[in-house]
Amino acid sequence: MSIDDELRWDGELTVARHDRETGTTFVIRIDSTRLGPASGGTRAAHYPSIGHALADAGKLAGAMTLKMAVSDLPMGGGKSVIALPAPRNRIDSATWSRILDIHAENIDKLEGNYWTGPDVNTNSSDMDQLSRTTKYVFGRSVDNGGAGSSAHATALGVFEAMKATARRRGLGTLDGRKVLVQGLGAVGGDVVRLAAQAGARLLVADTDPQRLEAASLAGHTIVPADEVLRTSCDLFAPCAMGGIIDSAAAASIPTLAVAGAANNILTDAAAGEVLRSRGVLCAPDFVANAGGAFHLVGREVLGWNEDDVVERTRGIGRTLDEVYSLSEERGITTEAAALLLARTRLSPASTTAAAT
Ligand code: NAD
Ligand code: PPY
Repeated sequence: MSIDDELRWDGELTVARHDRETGTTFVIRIDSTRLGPASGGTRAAHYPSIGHALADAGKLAGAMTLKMAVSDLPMGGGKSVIALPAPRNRIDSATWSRILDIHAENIDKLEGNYWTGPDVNTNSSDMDQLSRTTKYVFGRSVDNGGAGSSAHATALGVFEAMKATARRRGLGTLDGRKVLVQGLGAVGGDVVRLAAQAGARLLVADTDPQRLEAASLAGHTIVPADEVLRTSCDLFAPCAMGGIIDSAAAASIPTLAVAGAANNILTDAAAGEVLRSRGVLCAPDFVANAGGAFHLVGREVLGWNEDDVVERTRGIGRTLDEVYSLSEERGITTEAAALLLARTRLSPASTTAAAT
């Protein structure tokens, strides 16, 4: 993943900055402002190279464009990646604070063309700190006037996606079904709770022993993190990281359906084709995980209350039904069908696009 290759990208803008003192590289990528200012969270991680950070930011920004379009939200797609000099848990608080201040300066220079929010390794209190330097921030803590964490809304949307996907795959309700959740974090932990309430039998995996212990005490079955793709289940819910299903995994994963929170679950279109050929029904992630965007954009831009967010998030099941019908009619993957829906709204002829 060379920087040269990664800069050959079809999005609107790449912004990069390096801070020598902390050894951190900052990337902001704006994929599209066609429907409104670009928006998407800030991810902090230790990447093997700057090329990997650029690639991740570009793919995540593209997914945000599709998420906003398919969800009928008046925003474009963007994402920030903070390429840390070490894993997040090895960064001390003074260093982290400097990193956030520099990131906020970068966002502010974009003058509202990009709005950030929380993503992996950033939270509402980080958004509070960013907001001391720039106003282009969603998801500040509630005490600080923001909408707070989007994780509950994301989890509710994923749960709706799981139900719609199980139903369409001929599994009926989740009651008694074997559901494997990978990642018991802010979203996955809530997905487990909702699925358990619906009567599912939960298999769970995480790399964090404390999270596994809590899940075990709640009566769920623990699956070793490196056994996930070999564990038989009715529905697999990836709620940890993206890029989990490539063509090889798609050819062998012992499940009937996939619906989860992670962005970019499939490595490429070919993996979607393999799943389709095996009859594994896969909920496109940019449809399934849009609950967080409904929460952040709905509450902070559109003036929605909590009930509005819940109602729109529950609608994710209906959007997926539309996606699945289109996929059946056209004989295309569910990912391709969702792309068609999103691109209809993104096309220049669409009259629903916000004037920006
Ligand atoms: P989180 O950091 O709170 O949780 C992630 C969990 O995954 C952690 O418990 C971590 O230990 C675990 N994990 C990491 N690597 C793992 C592995 N190899 N195997 C098993 N478990 C592993 O993150 P989150 O906010 O719950 O988000 C989860 C996913 O959903 C992310 O990919 C994120 O981009 C996506 N997402 C989140 C939101 C949101 O509102 N938070 C919205 C849209 C998409
Ligand atoms: C995501 O949904 O993947 C995010 O990054 C969260 C988000 C959603 C909408 C605006 C900003 C951040």
